[in-house]
Amino acid sequence: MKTNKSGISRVITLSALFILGLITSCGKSEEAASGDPMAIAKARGLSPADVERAVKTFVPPGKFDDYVIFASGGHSGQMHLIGVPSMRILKTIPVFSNESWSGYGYGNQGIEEMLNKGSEGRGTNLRWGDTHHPALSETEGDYDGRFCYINDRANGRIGMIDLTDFKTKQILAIPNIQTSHGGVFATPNTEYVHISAKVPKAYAFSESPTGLTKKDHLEKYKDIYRGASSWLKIDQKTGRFLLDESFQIELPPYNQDLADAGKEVSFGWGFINSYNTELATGGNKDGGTSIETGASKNDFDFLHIINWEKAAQVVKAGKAKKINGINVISIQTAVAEGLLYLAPEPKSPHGVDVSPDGNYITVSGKLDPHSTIYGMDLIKKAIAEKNFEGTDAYGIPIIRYKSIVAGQVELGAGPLHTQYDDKGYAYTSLFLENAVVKWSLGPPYFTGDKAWKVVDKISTSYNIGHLTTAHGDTRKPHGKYCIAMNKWSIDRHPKMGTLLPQNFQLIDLTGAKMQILVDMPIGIGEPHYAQTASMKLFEKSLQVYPIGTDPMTMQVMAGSIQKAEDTRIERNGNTVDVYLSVIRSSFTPDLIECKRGDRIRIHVTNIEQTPDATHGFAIPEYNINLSLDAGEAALVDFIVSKPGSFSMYCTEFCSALHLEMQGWIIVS
Ligand code: K7E
Ligand code: CUA
Repeated sequence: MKTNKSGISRVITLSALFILGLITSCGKSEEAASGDPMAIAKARGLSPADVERAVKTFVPPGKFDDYVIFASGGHSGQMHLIGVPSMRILKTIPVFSNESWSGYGYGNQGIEEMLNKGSEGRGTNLRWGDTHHPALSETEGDYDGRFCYINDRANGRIGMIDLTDFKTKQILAIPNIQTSHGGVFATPNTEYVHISAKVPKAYAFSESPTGLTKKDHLEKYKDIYRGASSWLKIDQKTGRFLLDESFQIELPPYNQDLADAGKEVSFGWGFINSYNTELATGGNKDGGTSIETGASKNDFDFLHIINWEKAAQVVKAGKAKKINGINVISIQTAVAEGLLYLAPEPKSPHGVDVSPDGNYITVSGKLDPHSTIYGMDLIKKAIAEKNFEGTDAYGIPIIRYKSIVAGQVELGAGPLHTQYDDKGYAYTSLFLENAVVKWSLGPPYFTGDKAWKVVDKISTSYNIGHLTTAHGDTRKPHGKYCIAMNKWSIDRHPKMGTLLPQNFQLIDLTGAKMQILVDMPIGIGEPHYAQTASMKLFEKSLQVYPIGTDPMTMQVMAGSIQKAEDTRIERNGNTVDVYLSVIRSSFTPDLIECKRGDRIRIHVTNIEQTPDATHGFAIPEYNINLSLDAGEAALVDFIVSKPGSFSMYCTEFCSALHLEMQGWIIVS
């Protein structure tokens, strides 16, 4: 779509044409209707509103979408890219889980090493994750199209996707946490990427005695469990995490929930929600309280307010302690240095989302129909005046609630997450009510009785969780579209067995009333959150690697093929090195001979320089399956444990002679 105006006038014209079509096509046969859009619409039973929806979302063959959604894939461990407004899936990017289409986790040494390194301290080599909250890198508070980060909620990890080639390049198993939820967000210039623990961890920062008993868990929970807020320093060139320059802040054993970064007036600050400040431990049969009831007892939980700029200085001044490879600021130090505060927030909050101007911090909780909006100006003032209502059990000052609330809006049942547009409106998902509610922010956006008002509400399908608007959590939101990410899709899509897809709904924000344009079944994971970015950011995305490139380093790989003479087989004792080229439509060499027990290292290079000329490299029975894009090099390294002949082949249907693209590994 070009501009809204021409789009709308087109729709009006089309609707008029539709009605005209209804009149003129009366009595015509169906064959005669072909070619006449209005008659086709009528024959398909489409209403004028449907035609409007179709026109607003149709992207003609060969034309591109305006936006791309970076959606987490939940426990599929992946990330999905979806075009807007067409709602077509563009690509799946594996992060934590093996994925065979892109040859991820099946013998490509570079990928194996990254996945193994990303399991450090986790007891086993993890091959799955629960992708939750993606964060695009930012410059001056807006998406810059360089990198994308996403956390593994299950295992307390975070992955980095390089948006040069849209591939995962690093997985960091974050020390001292076991699970993660708060974040991922990037600070306004991607100085840091933040993630906090979800469930507190026993002995997170100290040596754990062996044999933690049920009794310990129930009785000493307050003392031995801890949460953490992790600020991971980013290498601006490569996007990678620099653990040495990163730091963590020790937090009480509340369940830290969602988090967001400050910007503009709140630049340098971060905000993390929490629930279960009651410290319910579970164990309802052992004298404890079930977490379900225990965690909703209090009327208030705590918003953690953290000054990361100050924290970085505290680390620099040597006041942090390295624990398991990361600098840790203790609660005591954080309090003494004035970088950690709490603010009461009504009943079991969930989402926290900072407005485009950075002043409003919107907190919403499942059990309170209101959103509470804190003002950063008020928070700064309260801190300066030490306007506290005491401390929590860990000595952290609690800012006086009344002094920092800028507004409170009754939104409906179960408000969760909030996104923003370019006109001063906020959009909040209502989990229990199954709706998106649009409301106005306070000054400078709206003043007097125009401020803090619900202006529109639209029903979504069952149980909306997150929602995403275009650039909706940046300094410069675009408005235009909102995508509701609904958990259930019963009755929305054809019956296809017991495991149902989730349901995304594209909502048009350009009119006076919100309008649902498309339902999109998403049957490839349980997506949680997404960020929607302009497609323009990715126009220069890499199409072909220089020959021999290792995507992990973006350097030419040692042992890659540069010219035909490089292809060869070398034996050194029990090690066989094969330098193999891949090009339409052959492997060279295509016959590899070795002995049972040999270690075989195949240095594979796709020597194509044509975009889209991807080849596969699969070896049956050995669980080996690589995918090599044009120019890409990779290493396969394994022991041939089984005698026989194994027909390696290319998995991509790459040319007329694709089927001929095969060879043999003969193991004597
Ligand atoms: Cu609300 Cu884990 Cu982001 Cu899901 S969280 S909805
Ligand atoms: Cu290369 Cu098929």
